[in-house]
Amino acid sequence: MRLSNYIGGQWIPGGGPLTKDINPSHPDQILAELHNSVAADVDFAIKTAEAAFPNWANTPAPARGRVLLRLHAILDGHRMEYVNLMMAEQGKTRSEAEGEFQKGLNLVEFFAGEGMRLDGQTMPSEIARNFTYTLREPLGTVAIITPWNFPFAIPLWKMCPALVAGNTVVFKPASYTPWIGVRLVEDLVAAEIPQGVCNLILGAGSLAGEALAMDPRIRALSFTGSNEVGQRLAERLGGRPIKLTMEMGGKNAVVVSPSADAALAAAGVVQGAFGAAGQRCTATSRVFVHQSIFSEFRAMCVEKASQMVVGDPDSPKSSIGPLISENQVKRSLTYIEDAQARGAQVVLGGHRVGQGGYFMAPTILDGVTLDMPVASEEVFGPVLAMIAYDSLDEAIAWVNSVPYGLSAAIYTRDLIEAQHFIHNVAVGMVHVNNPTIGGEAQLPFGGIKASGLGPREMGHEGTLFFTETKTVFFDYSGSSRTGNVY
Ligand code: UN1
Repeated sequence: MRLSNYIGGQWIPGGGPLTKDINPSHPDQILAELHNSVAADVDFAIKTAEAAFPNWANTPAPARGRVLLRLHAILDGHRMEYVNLMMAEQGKTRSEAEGEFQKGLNLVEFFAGEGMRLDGQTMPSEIARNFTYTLREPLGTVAIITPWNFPFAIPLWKMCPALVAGNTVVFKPASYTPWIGVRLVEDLVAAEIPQGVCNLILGAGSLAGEALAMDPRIRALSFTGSNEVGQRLAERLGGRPIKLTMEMGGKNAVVVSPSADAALAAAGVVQGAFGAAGQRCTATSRVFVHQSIFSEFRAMCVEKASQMVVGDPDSPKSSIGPLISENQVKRSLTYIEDAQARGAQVVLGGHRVGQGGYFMAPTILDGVTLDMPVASEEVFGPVLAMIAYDSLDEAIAWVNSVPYGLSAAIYTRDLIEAQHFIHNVAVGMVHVNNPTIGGEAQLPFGGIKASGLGPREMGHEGTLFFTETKTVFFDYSGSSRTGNVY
């Protein structure tokens, strides 16, 4: 199987070298090969998307939404295929792949309806017989660059609002998960998306991704990926007339108060830290536990996490699949070794599992201090740092002490404590008695500080990002009076 670009209604191989799409559970198993794209492929995709823009922009928004309704039905019919592909290409366990699939479907459902909700506003004018209102208009051709950790849901949560708002798209999925990207575009074609409206380019971020993001014809860039890449793109785009929404990771913390239901908290911490093998921007990587319950809570987490089975997603017993690459395994191991050298202790895991696949044991570190890199930098692996706190304000200060601000959670049964936490944590998403992970199609998703740039994704805000507001001043007095002097 050779995976190609899709441009203007045709599957066309990119002009760059072939690279392998492998199964991270069995790196010697090659699932497919992909033709990398070069600058000329990106140029052709953007030209094609620009040419398709006027017709798509002039298609009534409810009709654009109906393409997504058809996509919803088609995807639903391919549920098992996508779940299996996510297990093979990304390494998700079956239940994680099913979860991501459902989340993707919910996103399509929500954004299909946005075709009927592309609302402007009417407001009274200062001037008699002057009708003042706003319209929502599409931007033009937009770039969608997505990561490998949610290869199904993230492309949908970016492409669906872009398309329903009337933009044409050039989509570059992560080079680790190109096949799911290809399948999504095939299904959009089956849903009768007009030719040229959604174009796919495959290849490395450093070449195809950068060429796409930096092209001056691109009106908006929606990017999810590492802070390093996102910051670099944002800097290089600085001053350009382009809209940006960038989701760039997190260093999310859970606070466990003495009033918490400890079993619930331990389950939430373990799920947040080790689900998806910790490869989530919303993963729990720090837990601050009140010193009065620290050792008891640590033992509960260790016990719960030690029951998790690391292994091939094909096995129904597995609850943690592989990391995406050898580099990601090395990255986690480096953070663990560094923390140990600085005085932390591994109380669970700390090593890779098996040979060949990119498997890591769930790892819990005790004796971590805030100045350690493992406590402030994004690891993106199954590594959890535990720290004891004395006062809630101290714990909140620690939650806020990192450059990131994506998600935070508190486990408590004290309403006042919960409200104090919600009010004082510097993050885009707060959870009470819930893990730090997850989001819902209809609710804004995103973070502050180094976690994000630009408006929120998902929900109505996610759609509005892909529009421009046009303010209309419509005088119907029929008189020759002089107009607005304000
Ligand atoms: C989730 O927590 O279920 O890249 C969603 C990520 C996020 C998505 C997380 N954009 O991990």
